[in-house]
Amino acid sequence: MLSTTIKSAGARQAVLRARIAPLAAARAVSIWSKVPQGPPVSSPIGARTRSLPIAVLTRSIAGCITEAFKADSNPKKINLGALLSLSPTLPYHVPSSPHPGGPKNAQLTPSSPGVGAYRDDAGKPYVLPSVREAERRVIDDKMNKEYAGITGVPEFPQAAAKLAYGNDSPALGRIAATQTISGTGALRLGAEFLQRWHAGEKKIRIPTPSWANHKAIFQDARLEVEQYRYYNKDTIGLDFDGMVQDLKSAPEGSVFLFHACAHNPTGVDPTPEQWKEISQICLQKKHLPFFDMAYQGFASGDSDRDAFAVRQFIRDGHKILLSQSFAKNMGLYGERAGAFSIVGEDAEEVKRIDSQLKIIIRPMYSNPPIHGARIAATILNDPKLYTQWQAEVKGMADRIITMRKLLREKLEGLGSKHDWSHITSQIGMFAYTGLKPDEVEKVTKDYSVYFTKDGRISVSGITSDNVGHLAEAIYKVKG
Ligand code: KET
Repeated sequence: MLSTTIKSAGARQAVLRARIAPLAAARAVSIWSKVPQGPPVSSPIGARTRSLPIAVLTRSIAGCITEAFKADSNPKKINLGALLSLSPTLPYHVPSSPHPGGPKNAQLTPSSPGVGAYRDDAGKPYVLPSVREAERRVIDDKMNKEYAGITGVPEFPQAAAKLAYGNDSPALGRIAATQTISGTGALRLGAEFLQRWHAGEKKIRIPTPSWANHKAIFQDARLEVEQYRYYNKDTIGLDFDGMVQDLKSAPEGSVFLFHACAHNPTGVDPTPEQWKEISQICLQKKHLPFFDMAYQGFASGDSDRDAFAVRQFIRDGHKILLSQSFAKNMGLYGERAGAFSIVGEDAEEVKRIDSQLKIIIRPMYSNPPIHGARIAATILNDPKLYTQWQAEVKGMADRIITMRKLLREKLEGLGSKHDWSHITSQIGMFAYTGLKPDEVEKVTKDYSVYFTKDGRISVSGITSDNVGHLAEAIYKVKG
């Protein structure tokens, strides 16, 4: 009896195996087999690649400036180029390493990881003391870890809005504001809102060039992206006339993205007078301005000054969209503390806008992370800590400004006859040197100074120690 049961069980299994075999064979072709390999995606500096499997790591950093830099054995080597913010259409340069052990014919892709973060004068990451203090308070308060609401930590969005619009802004009381997953999340939310609710064309106009992620963010929200003239490579400055013409020739009611301050990647901003003119044209043309403010305070060292454009547009009666990031000005890169706001007509309109923002956020990520926003809110809402933070932001901005001055002085001191005034007139983390691709190549090959082929350097990578070598390298190549 027992043996027949076993036998029949065995027979049943054999039948089963025979049935399953063709299924298994079919399954050998994965359902994702048609998913194509995409190009590498740029990740910000400090991205924690170390925890990735080796294969992924090798693929993601292969051929980038960082790799060529790391392999370079010159003790004076400087990395000012492994940055992420260039438009994918710009050329990149990674030379074959001139030094033993360096990679051969490495190719830098626009997706290379890089140094998009502030570094101190020793070239090290910097955590602001005000952030350390706020974090200590958050931890000491032993707060719970419950979910935030859909629009985030309650104290945060309005405090962020006050920082941007000003304490006495005529817009206060009619701003729909929400916490977001840093500046990128704010832009993505704004993009989605435009896609759903902007009555005109589903299109946004961004400057040429712009932070590379802008195009991807807006396109992912199914908005068409067009570019307007912004940077003039001959003057290494603003193409104001071109910009004005493009503002004027765009159809009435177009959406324009502006970098509120410290334009990335050029470091070239309109002057206050030019902003006023831009605002007037936008009014006449009924354009809708979307400000990306990723560097408030970080540009000039003064949060109010850096908010000039946003506040001027508000004074002029614009109803703007605004994305804010606390990655740079609080050094909260990985905490992802950001905010998005829309200025409405009145409280009733704001209520309607607010409800739609929640409808977008809830199915996307439910609610944002709490820790970074608690830190930021603690700083923004405590007058003493706020003052301390402002001084620390100024310290970071001043170091950048000092390095710009030093570089220019050193170049002039070496006897360079070129006009280097753009080095000091540009603002923020990045500087366009005006060096041509072949000159960049020579600077890298002969002096181990690494930067992108379009001549852009990250000023945050310059230190008191390496600025002399940098100036000498540029001078020897450029004259
Ligand atoms: N806008 C601009 C202009 C910008 O440069 C960044 C970040 C962001 C928004 C968004 O930052 P977030 O960390 O999401 O708050 N730029 C740096 C980091 C990156 O590329 O992700 C960079 O240019 O290096």
